[in-house]
Formats: sequence, C-alpha cells, structure tokens
Amino acid sequence: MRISNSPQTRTGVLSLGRTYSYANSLTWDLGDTATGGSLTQGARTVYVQWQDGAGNWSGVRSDTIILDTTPPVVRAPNASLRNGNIVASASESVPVTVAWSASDTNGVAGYEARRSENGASPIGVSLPSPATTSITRYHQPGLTNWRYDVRARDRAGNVSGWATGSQFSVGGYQETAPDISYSGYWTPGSYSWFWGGKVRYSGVVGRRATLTFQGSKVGWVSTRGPNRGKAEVWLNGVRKATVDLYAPKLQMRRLVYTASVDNSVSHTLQVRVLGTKNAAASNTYVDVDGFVLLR
Ligand SMILES: [Ca+2]
Ligand SMILES: [Ca+2]
Repeated sequence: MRISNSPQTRTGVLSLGRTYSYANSLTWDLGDTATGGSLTQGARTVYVQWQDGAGNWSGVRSDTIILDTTPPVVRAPNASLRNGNIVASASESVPVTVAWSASDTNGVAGYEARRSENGASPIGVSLPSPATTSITRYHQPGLTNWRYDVRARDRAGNVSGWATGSQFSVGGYQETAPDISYSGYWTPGSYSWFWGGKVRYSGVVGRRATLTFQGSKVGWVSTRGPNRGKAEVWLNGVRKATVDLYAPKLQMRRLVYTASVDNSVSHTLQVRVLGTKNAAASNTYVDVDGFVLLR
C-alpha cells in the first residue's frame, strides 16, 4: 500500500507517497514535506492506494481530517456581582461571579480554573462541567486578595496558557456602617434571616440611604417580598434604575442592584424610597440590608 499527502500521481501511482506492507492502520505524518505534507491548519486530505500480489495498483482513495495544533485564545476571567445572587447569612459571605470565554477555529472543548489567595500558589477550582464559562463562589469580606485564572482546551487537545484575572478583595457594609448616611427616619428591623440579622427599612417617599465607597463593583443587598415597594437607585447623582422589590414570596439577602465603576475614585450609591408599589404589593417598604463591594 502507498500513502501520500499529495494527490499527485505518475502512471497511476501516488508519486510523492511512501510504500508500506499492507496494514489496517498506521501512524501518518501530515507535516512530512517529502510526501507533500505541511503544518497548514484546517481540513487536510490523505491519499491511499493498494497493490495486489501481481503488482497492480488500485485507484486512489482519500479521507480528510482537521489539523489543529493552535491552542484556543482565552480571555482573562472577570469577577463581578450579579443581580439575584444571595448573600450568605451565617458567614456573611458574598457571592462573586467569575466569568470567562475563549475562541478557537475548531471549537473549545473545555476549561480549567484555578484560584490564588494573596498571591500564593494557585489551587484547582472544580467546575460543574468542562464547558462551564461562569461560576459563583462565596468570599468573606476582608483583606484577602483573590485571583482566578482560566485556561482552555480545544477539540484536538491543545491547551492555552493560563489567562490571569485581576486580583480583588470583597467588602461588606451592614446597614449601620458609618459609610452609609440616612436622610429621615429608617426603622430598624430584626430577623435571623436578614444579612447579619438586621436591616433598616422605610416606605416613605423621599427617605434616602447613601453609601460612599471606592471599588470596582458595588451591590445593594435588600429584601424582596409581598409587602415591599419601589425604590430608585442613583449612582454619583445620576438615576440608574427603579427597583420593584415586590415578590409573591419572601426573598432574603438579595443583590437587587449591581454596578461596575472606576475603582480609582470615590463614588456614591443612593437608594431613594419612592413610596410607591406594585399593584400586587401590600406595602411600600424598602430595606437596606447592606451593601457589598469588590475592590
Ligand atoms: Ca485549535
Ligand atoms: Ca443587614
């Protein structure tokens, strides 16, 4: 039998091919230049013909395969706060969503993630499935710096280098923190399922709670429920959102508003009680359970 990377024949025989004893399979080099090969990426064709005992050559048959020796291009993982995530009650820790992506001409087969604490050697982070492109992990507020790295593998098994995310730490402000100023009276509320066991709430139009902070991401922690009303959220004096806190069933410790900001300067995030509500809601209450931050 004779194999070639080139379809070229002379008198019916693959002229650039190599001759082998008959076999059902053998290892073949697409990059062998003597047989017309190269490392050109993409769809590649291999040509084969067979010889009988009398020396007659068969016609040429071929098959194609994708040659891919180029690893995926992976983008660094990005840590953020996501609306709807729930702050943990007991440890007071904060849900941080880390997301990433990669591209490859022939498709990405999967990812590996690892995490470093205060610059120490990274340890592996298990992913729910190889194709996972975001995870949510709980991190305690404090001085610890976290960093996530990701690498990607393509369908041919080529693995990219590690793409390194930015370091971040997590901040948490309970409703009594000195970084929050209130206008008008906000009623203290106490219940074990609140974040840290307590909130401040008001249903009166014009009542405001203002957090002054510096970081890259900020989130407002509040309560949704049958008797919760509507509030506006203002960032640096600009109205960003109207949040309707009504829900048919009580939802504690929710991130109900999140934003990304420039971490090189100080910002204000202000909650303004509107005194209005969803038609289905029984009251206009708005809770400040706290605020969270990525620095
Ligand atoms: Ca590839
Ligand atoms: Ca609280």
